Amino acid sequence: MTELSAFPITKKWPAEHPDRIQLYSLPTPNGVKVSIMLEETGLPYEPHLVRFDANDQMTPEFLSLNPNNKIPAIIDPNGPDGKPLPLFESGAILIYLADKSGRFIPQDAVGRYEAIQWVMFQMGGIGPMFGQVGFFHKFAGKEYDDKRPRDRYIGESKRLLGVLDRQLEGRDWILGDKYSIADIATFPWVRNLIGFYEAGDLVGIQDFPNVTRALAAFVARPAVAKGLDIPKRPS
Ligand SMILES: N[C@@H](CCC(=O)N[C@@H](CS)C(=O)NCC(=O)O)C(=O)O
Repeated sequence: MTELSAFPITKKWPAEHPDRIQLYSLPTPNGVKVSIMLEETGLPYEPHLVRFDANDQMTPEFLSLNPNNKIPAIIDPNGPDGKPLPLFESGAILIYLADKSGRFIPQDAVGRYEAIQWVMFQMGGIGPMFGQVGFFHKFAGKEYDDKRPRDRYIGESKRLLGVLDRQLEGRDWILGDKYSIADIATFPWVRNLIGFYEAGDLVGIQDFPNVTRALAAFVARPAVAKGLDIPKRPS
């Protein structure tokens, strides 16, 4: 399709199905938000693997789509007014896909803003804070002698888990009985904190039973199980 070829990213990651949403990603907690959403909605898409071990995110082709050198990013060939829409920032992409599909976001104004509010809570709080716990607990930062940054991020992560746990009290999902983009934004990060970052004990995850109960329901969804492994990492 001529329109997609106008995007330099398609030179490095050619579109085999230019009529489908093009996803540039890796199965990290931010990346899987979008693959899970695409699996949940059933919108047709084509995933492309962005390899950090090859520094793909720093290539001119990738930067032409996201100058912030981070996954996930998409191009919807059939965006608003039928024109291609390039988009980065997982929260913005979730809202866009929810609007496009009419799913996983309440259709009334109050419910819609409530969903966006909790997506922002994840984007501005849970993601950055849990990410720093990973850095200071599991990765390069664990060698630092000064433990104050580590303790600060652990404390803040516990506080955020407490907020989330109280919101989930008596509710199946963050917005109540309806599963939404707020859950799709949040639970990949909780899963990652406990799993890959091995920080469950550190944050006292057992103190947040509503969070662990909702996380279990989240990972039991077939679309979540699929989305967690897209794009496939090279074996
Ligand atoms: N706020 C961004 C954060 C995206 C982000 O941090 N992505 C990480 C992977 S989870 C990344 O691409 N890191 C590569 C790099 O920093 O070079 C979003 O939610 O989309």
